[in-house]
Order: sequence, then structure tokens, then C-alpha cells
Amino acid sequence: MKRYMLFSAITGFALILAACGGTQGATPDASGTLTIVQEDSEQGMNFAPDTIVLTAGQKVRLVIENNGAKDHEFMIGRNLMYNDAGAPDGFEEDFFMAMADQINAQPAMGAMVMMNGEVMGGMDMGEEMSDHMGWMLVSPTGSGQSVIEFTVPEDVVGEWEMGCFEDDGTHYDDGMHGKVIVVAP
Ligand SMILES: [Cu+2]
Repeated sequence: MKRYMLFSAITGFALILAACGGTQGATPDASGTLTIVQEDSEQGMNFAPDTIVLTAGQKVRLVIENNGAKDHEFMIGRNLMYNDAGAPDGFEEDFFMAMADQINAQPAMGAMVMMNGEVMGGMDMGEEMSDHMGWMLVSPTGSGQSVIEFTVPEDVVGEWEMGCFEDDGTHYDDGMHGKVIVVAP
């Protein structure tokens, strides 16, 4: 009995360690590259991986690839906002805003970079695009790989969220969001 309890205690402790230990999520490779795939199917939508971990001071190269059948957005921020209909409609605080001048974005053919609802680069899709505040990459279906390069600033250490708010926020609700964790070096 005593031995069983000791075993339980050790198992419990190991589980707690696993839950708290380290920051779990995908990290950029040695060159700073991290690929994030936008996926959609009848089962839902998501980013793969759905949790990424960046380090302040690190020069990163995020490769955003739309593998789905729909157009998708890539935004990072926090404090979700909602539209009048109660649907998710962007982030109150934008991750990229303070570093917008140092982002080197290379949108894929047909993709587009927007900031505060204005087209900043890539292809102007013409149609009525989202007017979310903040920095955003819009990737049409089949557009291939877009690249976002930047050095992670010290002042963004903390927890953020990546999200897509296409189709009146239904993509977000269908699972197209994930965690962005920025750790101190
Ligand atoms: Cu989407």
C-alpha cells in the first residue's frame, strides 16, 4: 500500500511537471524559419501547428501556406473584439503594429498584406476585404507560400493569439486560431 502511494505521488508529480515544464509549441528551425499551414475541411479549420513559440531578439521567417479551399487571413494579436452581430472581428491589440516598419513581407502570388484595412503590399484583391485593424496577410486558396520576416522585439514577450477572421468571423469560430508565445531569451 505504501509503495502504491509513493508510486502515485511520483506519477502525479511527473504529470504536473509535464503540464508546467517548458513551453510547448513549434519553434523556428536553426535558420529562423517556421512554416504555418492554414487548413480547412468539413471538419473545421485550423493553423498547423496551432501553437508557436518565438524568442525575443530572434530573427524569424514565418512561412504562411494556405492549403485550404478558402481564402484565409493571418493576424497576431490579443484581446478578441466582436462585431455588432457578436462574431469575432479581430484583435484589440496588434502584435505587428509596433514593428510594422521592420517587417519584410513577401506575399505569395495573389496574396496581400494589409494594415488597418489598407493594402500595403502584394496583390490588391479588389473585392471587399476585411477592414480589421492591425497587420494582416490575406492568402487566397492555392496561393502558395508567403513569407513574413522580422526580428521579435523585446516588448512583445508574453502570450498572443493568431487568428483568421474571414467570412464574418466564422473561420475563427470554426477553429482557425492558435497560440503565439513569445519568451525572453
Ligand atoms: Cu480562414
